[in-house]
Amino acid sequence: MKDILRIAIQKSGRLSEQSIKLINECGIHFNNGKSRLKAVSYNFPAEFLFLRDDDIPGYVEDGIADLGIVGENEMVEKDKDILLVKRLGFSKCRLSLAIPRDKEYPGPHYFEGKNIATSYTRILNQFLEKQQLSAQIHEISGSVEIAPSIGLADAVCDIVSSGSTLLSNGLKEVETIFRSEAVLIGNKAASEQKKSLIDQLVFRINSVQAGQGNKYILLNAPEESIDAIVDLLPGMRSPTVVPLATKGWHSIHSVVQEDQFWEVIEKLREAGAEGILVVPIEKMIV
Ligand code: PRT
Ligand code: ZN
Repeated sequence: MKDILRIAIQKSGRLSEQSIKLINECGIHFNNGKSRLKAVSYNFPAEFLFLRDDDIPGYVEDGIADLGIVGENEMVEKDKDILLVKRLGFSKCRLSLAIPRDKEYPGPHYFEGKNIATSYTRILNQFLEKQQLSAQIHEISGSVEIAPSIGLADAVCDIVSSGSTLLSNGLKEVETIFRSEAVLIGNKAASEQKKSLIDQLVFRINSVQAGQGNKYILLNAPEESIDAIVDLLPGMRSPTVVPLATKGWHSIHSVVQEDQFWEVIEKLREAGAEGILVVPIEKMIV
């Protein structure tokens, strides 16, 4: 019988939409009714399990799922015997310590002897140990940010993204103890056949990510500017240079990295480029 990959993704929450989007961008499609717990892809040997994110590391360790997508915070906190297959770059956030806004913060020793509310006891403990601090950890599973205002704790250790939840609860972020993004995790004992399917999936994810990190650029340039422009645009191998119908002019095509984009554009204009077009790349095979 042919193996099929079982991939666990969050049923509903902050990771769900982007996890499904990434799978779809990899050309893997399935029909997902809102209330379903399982879906089978019709164009890739994979089945999807929709679960709470807290349960995903355990299911992957047990081999109920071969792969799973979770926040790195959840992966580290659950501390299961699994593989980190690939960082996925979305759902970036941080785990931070926060204290009431009106308190002075002199440094980590502030937390000595304090009572800290969190859902991330393991990661917090690691931080406290490293800082050689002893504090009481009060484990709560939700609405951590209200703990100080109801007298349950002196401080909180919680996930922060924009910071507005802390702000609206009269708290200020004073230490970032962990940075997180979505990760693809895997079972350690996958069969050879499943490993080969995982490789195929990772290859597709790499292509999607490379495409998203780059732009395709087209521009026109006079003959005398070509060398300077080619130097600015390394491309995948080297830029394409094709003559335009107007004599002495060429069109140059290349790929630029998203994070170098504005800097390169400025230099291209200075070097004589005109009519610059920038288009997204759907996939890039590197
Ligand atoms: O129901 P289930 O158990 O599956 O979901 P959940 O409620 O446990 O998790 P969910 O959907 O809230 O988050 C899933 C993952 O998204 C987390 O494990 C993180 O890796 C990641 N993530 C990214 C976040 C946030 N951003 C985030 N902002 N997880 C939680 N938050 C919460 C945070 O707890 C706090 O209450 O949002 C609030 C802070 O947000 P800001 O923008 O106000 O700072
Ligand atoms: Zn959860």
